[in-house]
Amino acid sequence: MIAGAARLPTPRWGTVTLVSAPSLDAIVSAFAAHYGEPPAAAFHAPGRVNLIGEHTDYSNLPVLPIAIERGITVAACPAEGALVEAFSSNFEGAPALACANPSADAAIPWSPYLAGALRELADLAPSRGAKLFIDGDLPAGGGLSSSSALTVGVIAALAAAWDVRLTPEEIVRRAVIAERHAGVESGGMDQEVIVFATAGAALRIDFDPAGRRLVLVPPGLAFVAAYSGDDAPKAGSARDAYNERVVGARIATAMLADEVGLELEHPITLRQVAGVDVVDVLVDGLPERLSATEAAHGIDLDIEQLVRLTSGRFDHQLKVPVRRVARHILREAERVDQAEAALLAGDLPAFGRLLNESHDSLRGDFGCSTPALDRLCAAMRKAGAFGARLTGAGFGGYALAAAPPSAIAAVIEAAIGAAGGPAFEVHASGGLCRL
Ligand code: NG1
Repeated sequence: MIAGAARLPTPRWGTVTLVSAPSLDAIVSAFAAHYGEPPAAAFHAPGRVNLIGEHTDYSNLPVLPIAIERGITVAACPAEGALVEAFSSNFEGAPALACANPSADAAIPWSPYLAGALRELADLAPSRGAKLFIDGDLPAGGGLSSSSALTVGVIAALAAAWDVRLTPEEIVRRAVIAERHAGVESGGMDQEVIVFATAGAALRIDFDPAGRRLVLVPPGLAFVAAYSGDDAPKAGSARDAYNERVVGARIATAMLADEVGLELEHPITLRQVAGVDVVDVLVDGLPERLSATEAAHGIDLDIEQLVRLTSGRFDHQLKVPVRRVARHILREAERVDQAEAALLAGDLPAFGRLLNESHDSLRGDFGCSTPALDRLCAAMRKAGAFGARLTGAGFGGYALAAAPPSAIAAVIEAAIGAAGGPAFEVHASGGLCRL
């Protein structure tokens, strides 16, 4: 973050924080001090906390996230030549990528997101140069969507600097693919809420058929985001564990469809079998783990359709979790409907119970919690939260607590006591905006 700049206030433990937009003056000064000219455009892309609907998006099943006041700001101006240079007050390194053939710099962990964004803009602005500055207050690597905020912000700022008109839907679509190039075969939740969120409301997102609706955060409900102390490295083990489960969900879909004689459409997603009669019973009959080769052999399906990942090859022989992954995803989708209904009815204890059930399912079935996340959630519940669960991909990172405003200070204190912090209140905030 820019030293001494009037920026988003850092939330203080145990207090309700009023939020403001990042200061454009501070961004412009930092940009001009580095490049000797002002930016042509600057965008603020928020982080997000997913309330419920975890690991459902890549199965085209619904999610219910909020955008938060913390985020990433990207400022850009066009440049002569075909090089895109970037520097950041948050992230180490200063990548310089050739626009025509952007390849990430292995020594700079955030450069794959820049490279992915450039690839997804190549058809609109081939061989253009640009200068970028990235600032923000969103913790990286923990399930608050820093990678998507960065990717969305870079795409929006570059398009504006190059005078390329992109609709918000186009920004989302290109940002999703850009991020898949960076390695994780993710769904579209993060990019969609980052672009379309509205202050004071959660965003219910459906993917098939596509739809969005606001769900107001009722009075008496406040949120805390708390770090577990375990990093969830998107470039390493967490990415592999995530992609294995994406393939596991596809294998489960193909086997269930085969069992009931349903013709599959592409891409293969659990959404296609979610409404099948007695699907719960059928899921319980699936194998615990299976490789794509074994599955494709058993049901006469093109193996490439099961394992094809934007980011590259997937080991066909690797046994991936199938039964429990499918069970979690299908039940989690039902919990999204129930949680939305609970919010509409103002039934906050019921909403909290659903968060707890979601966490139990992510731990027991999906297998993406950690002992530190479990301890953190237990501590926040004990301190008065309606409910608490890991948020985002898991395998480490952040947890969310939903609590009455009167319990927020105690929940934050308990979170810091259990995991060391940071822990801070977050508010349902607005989406991508031009500064
Ligand atoms: P994180 O890693 O928390 O930003 C990831 C995916 C989402 C979704 C969640 C799990 C990316 C960019 N995002 O979020 O699409 O699948 O995990 O619900 O990988």
